[in-house]
Amino acid sequence: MSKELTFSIIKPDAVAAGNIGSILQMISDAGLKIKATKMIHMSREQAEGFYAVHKERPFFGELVDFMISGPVVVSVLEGENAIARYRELMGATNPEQAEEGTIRKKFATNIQNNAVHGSDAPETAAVEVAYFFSNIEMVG
Ligand code: IDP
Repeated sequence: MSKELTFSIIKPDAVAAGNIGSILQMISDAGLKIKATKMIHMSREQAEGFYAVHKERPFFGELVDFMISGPVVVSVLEGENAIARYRELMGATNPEQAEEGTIRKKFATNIQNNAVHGSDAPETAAVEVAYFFSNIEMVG
């Protein structure tokens, strides 16, 4: 039984709507441990680098504009099977398809302004954690 790390962002829509506390509570209630967390306001360069895999997608420019429209809360979560468990808690990308009880069902506005990000695989989780956190910040 090995622990896994995943990377989470509470996106600008959810921060602006005052949902940081509720989302962190849902994460905690789901049994995922918060190893590190901080509020940041991403620069355009940071957001473009973070979403580089999507740079050919038609929504890339708008996605970057959205992600730098206000502060976000970035976190490192730990638990067994944390990547899949957090994706399940987040719900589908499009909130219209998200299941009851998921973060996106509760707090997302639309397919872009969808409250949270979570890593989709161990390789991306490692890159995303290192993109925003140094080892010294992983205190939990
Ligand atoms: P995910 O966040 O559920 O993993 P991805 O397909 O990796 O979904 O897309 C990354 C982010 O890009 C989404 O969370 C959402 O904010 C945005 N996005 C995805 N698809 C669309 C779209 O069709 N229109 C606008 N924004 C989109």
